[in-house]
Amino acid sequence: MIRVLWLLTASLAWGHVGSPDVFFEGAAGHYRLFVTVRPPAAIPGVAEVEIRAASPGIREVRITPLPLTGAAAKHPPTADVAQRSKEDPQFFQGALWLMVTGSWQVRIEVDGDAGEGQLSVPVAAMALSTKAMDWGLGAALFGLMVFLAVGVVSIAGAAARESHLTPGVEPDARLRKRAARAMAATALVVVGVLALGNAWWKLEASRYDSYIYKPLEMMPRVEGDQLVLSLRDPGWLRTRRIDDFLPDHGHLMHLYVVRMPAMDVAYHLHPEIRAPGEFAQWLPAMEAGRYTLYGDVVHENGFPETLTAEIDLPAVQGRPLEGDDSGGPLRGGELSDGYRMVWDRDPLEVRKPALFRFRVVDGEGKPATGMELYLGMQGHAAFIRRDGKVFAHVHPSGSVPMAALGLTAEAAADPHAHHRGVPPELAFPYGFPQAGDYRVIVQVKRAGKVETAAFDATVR
Ligand SMILES: [Cu+2]
Repeated sequence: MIRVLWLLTASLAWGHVGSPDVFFEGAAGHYRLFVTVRPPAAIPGVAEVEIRAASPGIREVRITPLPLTGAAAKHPPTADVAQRSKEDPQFFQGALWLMVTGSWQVRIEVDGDAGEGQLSVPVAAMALSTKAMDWGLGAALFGLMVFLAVGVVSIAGAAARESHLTPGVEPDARLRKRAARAMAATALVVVGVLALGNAWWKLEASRYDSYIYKPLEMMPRVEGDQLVLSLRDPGWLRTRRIDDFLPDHGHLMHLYVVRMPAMDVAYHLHPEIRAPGEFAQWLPAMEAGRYTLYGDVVHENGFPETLTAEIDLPAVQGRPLEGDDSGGPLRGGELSDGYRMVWDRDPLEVRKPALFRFRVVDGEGKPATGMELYLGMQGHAAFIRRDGKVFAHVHPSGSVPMAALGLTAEAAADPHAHHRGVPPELAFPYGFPQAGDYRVIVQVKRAGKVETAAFDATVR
């Protein structure tokens, strides 16, 4: 029951494209942890877990992989002890096998001076690519195969020619002929076996290809002032559905709409279901242009997906934005009423987990007052690469889908903790997956208005 209640009040969906690492900042008991989980690109595969502890006094950190939901989630296997770094005693590392595709969680247990603590990080495990065979290994295996094949044929020939021969006597023409026949027959068998082996290999490879993750397809079209999104399953897991989404703060989809390539206009909208697998959204007054759409959804089992599409929009008359919908033309760090958002930048590095810290200040540079939660969060950040190929929707708790987090055991503990007053400083844990030019779009709410700021980031 608690679980169901929490799902209804669960916070915002999260999603990503091309940014599979999971970043999470949270508390395990009295210990503050920054967790990075790097899921494998192939399943089964090894997920790397990195834990940075902000709190002192930790004796041991244990990590366990377990399914996010179902009976198996209640019976965790024996935990692995994470290795403490020799150079940095606050840093722990471990590796975990993820055996099947789907929604997992990494449970982290901490033991130390302040007692025991636990937290769980949801991780979506899926095969993203087939690993190509290393050239050198391929060449070596091919050479070995040729050697073995030639060897078998010549052994068959030698056996036919010389097995009944007295030592020292030369084989006559009849024996030579017999040897040639044996070698030809053996060669045929060897070629047949190799052909069967090749067919088997190809079958396995294509079977694996069908496991490689393919997001649901989203086909956008405009009907008057409405954007209509039709979903289609291109085939992946037979259990996947296009109509089993979990609401996040009452919304089944959280849709970012970004004008490309300038990324000078961005909206955060919440389309509603019109028919199974079909969403519709009233558009605001929008300038014409090519827009990229990123739609975050979370399936019933906690598995998140980001559906992408592009659409050329004519200028839209539209309706005023309502409810939780927000966005518009971007003006850097400039907000309404003379307020500003400031990014306290740290050096940016590829794949390095970091906290991205922002402050909202008034016209005199003093910390802003009147901050509110937007969609139950202190803030929402979208990290988008200029080419649109990398997208991550991140919250101050990290790039974890909050609906999925609601399925973990600790979720029920304090779901309303963040209603106690909203500070004007916020930080998002994230790491850029690849180099490139990014735009970071940060949304907060102040004095009843959702504010959208945008910053540029170059990652080498
Ligand atoms: Cu968000």
